Amino acid sequence: MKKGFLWGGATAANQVEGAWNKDGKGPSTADMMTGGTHTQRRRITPILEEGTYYPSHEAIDFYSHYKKDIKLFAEMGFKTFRMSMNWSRIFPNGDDASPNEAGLKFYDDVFDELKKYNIEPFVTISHYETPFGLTKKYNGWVSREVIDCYVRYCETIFNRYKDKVQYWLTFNEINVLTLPGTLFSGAGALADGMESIDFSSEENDNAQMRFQALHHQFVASAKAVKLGHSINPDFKIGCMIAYMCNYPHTCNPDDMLLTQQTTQINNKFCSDIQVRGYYPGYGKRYLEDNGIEIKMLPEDEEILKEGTVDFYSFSYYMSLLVSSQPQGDTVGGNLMGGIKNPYLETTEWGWQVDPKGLRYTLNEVYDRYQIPVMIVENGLGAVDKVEEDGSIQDDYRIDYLRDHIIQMKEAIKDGVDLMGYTSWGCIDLVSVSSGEMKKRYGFIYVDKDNDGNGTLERKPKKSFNWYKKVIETNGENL
Ligand code: BGP
Repeated sequence: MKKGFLWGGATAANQVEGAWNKDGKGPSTADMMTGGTHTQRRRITPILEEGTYYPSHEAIDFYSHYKKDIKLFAEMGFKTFRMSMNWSRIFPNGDDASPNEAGLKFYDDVFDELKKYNIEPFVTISHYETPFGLTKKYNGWVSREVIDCYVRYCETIFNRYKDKVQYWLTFNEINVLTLPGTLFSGAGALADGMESIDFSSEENDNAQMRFQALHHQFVASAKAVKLGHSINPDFKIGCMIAYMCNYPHTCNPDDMLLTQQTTQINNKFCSDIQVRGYYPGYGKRYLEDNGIEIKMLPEDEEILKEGTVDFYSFSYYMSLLVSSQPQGDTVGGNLMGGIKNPYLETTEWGWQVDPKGLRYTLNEVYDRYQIPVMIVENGLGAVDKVEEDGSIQDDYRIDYLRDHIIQMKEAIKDGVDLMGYTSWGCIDLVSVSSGEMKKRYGFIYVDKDNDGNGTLERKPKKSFNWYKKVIETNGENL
């Protein structure tokens, strides 16, 4: 591993902070969901129903535990900590006349604390938490007005933290909007406007709206990149893609072709635009074939060209099979489901574990773009058991991470320019897809269950010391 490799861990504000309505923070889309954000059990409500506990509202209360948590990250030797900022902590409604000082101050404190231990903050500007005010006023990213709100938010935080933060990601997993059912979590939009306050993800879908919202996010991202560089030329600003590694189910040319097309739209469409600065031909054809017409302004082309990113980052959890034929044997899964690959094991949540797919993905991405790459999410969601002696023996997590890091090292030998690796959910947090606490990723256990019981006490798991060694030896001792 090269010197200065960014080892660390990753979180998102809405999954760790809690304090969802404290110190002037406004509600965000994430706060309005009572179940998982993507697929399941969703009903938008800001009010706690009697007897119901919404894990995301309190999360692990990073808001008041951040000093303790950062100390533990430092103990593991983190070089970087990927975190996100809650937009509605800074602009409670998304478009307020002035920012909320208490919100800005909170992130100042977090960055200062990280600095104390020489941990580099790696900041996601928007991680599935559009201010709900923008949903109410504009129906979220479907409206072009939200671009300016986002750029103002960026301007505020870029200026405020220009000497504290160097690495930025404009949108978390921007490409989820190419998938059905993501309109609210990805774009803060409702297919039927505010009428559909009760909805399931299937009902709340409209491809036209999803791709229009996505276009607005491309423009917003490009404007943010340009603006960021003008505020501090040393800023490194990246895109972030949920990479779903696709294999053809058989060698049938139809499977090959469909795999390529699926990969183009789901994985490459967004980064092609964010890295290269223009809509790719296959993307235009896809939109046309699906009757999707994007409203663009004449200046958008230039904006996209001028705002290309400095590096490429992605999350990696699993691989999928693509078939042109109808299939019966499916696995569960976050957004995708799909056909079962007989060569791979699955997690308790049905995600197909495929470390070699990570090497394949890293090569795919670097071959295409030839810019630095960063793995900003990877990890195993599992139910952990606290033993009688209080220890947590998460050998399964160590195995998962070790296998992925081995393949990551292979990819570096293949020539990939890799900046770093931040494993997902370095401290237990609320799951995005299920909205639960019991799906844990952390090196650090947090005493909290799905119903809100627990002391919030933090406890290093077995994997804590293992990861510490990995970082200490720069990936040699796995
Ligand atoms: C990614 C998100 C994260 C995260 C992770 C694990 O899609 O960027 O926010 O939570 O997936 O997913 P889950 O929480 O559903 O296990």
